[in-house]
Amino acid sequence: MDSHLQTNDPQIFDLIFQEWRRQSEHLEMIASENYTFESVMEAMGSVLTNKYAEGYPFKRYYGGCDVVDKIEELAIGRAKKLFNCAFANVQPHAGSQANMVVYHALLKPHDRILGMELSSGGHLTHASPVSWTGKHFQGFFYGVNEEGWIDYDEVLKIAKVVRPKLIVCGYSAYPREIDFKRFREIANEVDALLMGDIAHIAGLVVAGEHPHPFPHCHVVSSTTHKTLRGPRGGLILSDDPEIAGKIDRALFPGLQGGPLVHVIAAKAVGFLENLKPEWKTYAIQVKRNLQTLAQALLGHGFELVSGGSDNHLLVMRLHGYSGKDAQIALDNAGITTNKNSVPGDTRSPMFTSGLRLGSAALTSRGMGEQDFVFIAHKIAQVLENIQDSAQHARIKEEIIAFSKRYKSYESPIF
Ligand code: DSN
Repeated sequence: MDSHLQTNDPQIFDLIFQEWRRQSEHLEMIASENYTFESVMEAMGSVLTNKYAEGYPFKRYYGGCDVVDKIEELAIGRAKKLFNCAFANVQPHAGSQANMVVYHALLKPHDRILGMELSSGGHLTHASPVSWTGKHFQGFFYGVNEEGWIDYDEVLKIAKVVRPKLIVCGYSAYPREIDFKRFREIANEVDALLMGDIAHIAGLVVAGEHPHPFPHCHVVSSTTHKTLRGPRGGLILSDDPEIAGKIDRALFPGLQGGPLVHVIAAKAVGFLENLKPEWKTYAIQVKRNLQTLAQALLGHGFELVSGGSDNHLLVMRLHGYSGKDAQIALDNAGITTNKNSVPGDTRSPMFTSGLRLGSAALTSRGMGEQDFVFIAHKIAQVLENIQDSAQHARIKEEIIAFSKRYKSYESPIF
């Protein structure tokens, strides 16, 4: 029997069907993407989308919130257990909103934020001039050294000159571990607050496969859909009751209106998965797969920023063609990636000299180290023949046949 969607809006159904097929046939290597659990999508597609619930559990503006109170309580409780901290706000609609809430809670307009520059792996919401955060606050930046690693002494030097109110650590394209303890020492020396943006690495952190931001960070922001593999959304954590109160008030009534209760339920479902013992096995495999990919790409003669990776992502520094050209060629071969700036990049962010690859999504589909050796070989074939579109089309057939051997969703809608 056709679904309601298929009957009522065949155009949108057909497009969702096409995207489902793309996700099943192509190799998803964008480091911030993942395949969430079917149970998470069922919660997201539920009747909860109908409910208004401004406020927090047992302190709502609207009536009829008894059930959604229990749902949000569960999500909060599971988040606190997962991250071993005293406070969680599960309402941010996304990672960017989570960061805005933190700034709104802890800073005044024009206060100074010290974060990582974009080309070294930082994020727009870390006070980049093109982001609202850089217009409302004063952004100052640290980068990486010539080898592509954070130089903590250099960060301290910059912090002493800038005297920021808030230091941000945690990145979108930094392939190495973050020394949160060292960052806290730097923050203490200049009397700044420390925010860890663990949007990318959260899934590794909760598995003990990356150092933990607590007790070092005053506040932690995250997304729930990257390595955590939950629904698309944001999260804010802290161990400090005073900061916690400020965060809650900054989110509502400060910045957001009605929470997405269906997504909050889905976050709870995702956290339950993250709390299972199997989660550690997954996180270990994500890192192993990435290590294998990195070694294989180095073996093919490619250059990697920082020479490799400690986490779920790597950044290739390309020579002779742009990140945009590489992304398009790989897309044509059925391998989905994203162009990425590299430290010292001379190309604009619309072209870039780098390419970012991640292993989380393909690990969710059940791929292992041997698969990543094969994938590295295919990436090399494409990039070494970047002008040869006929070859890219042939590789795409191979990629589709390979991809179909692995787990994918049985249905485009849930
Ligand atoms: N868009 C995310 C990423 O790709 O890393 C960050 O917001």
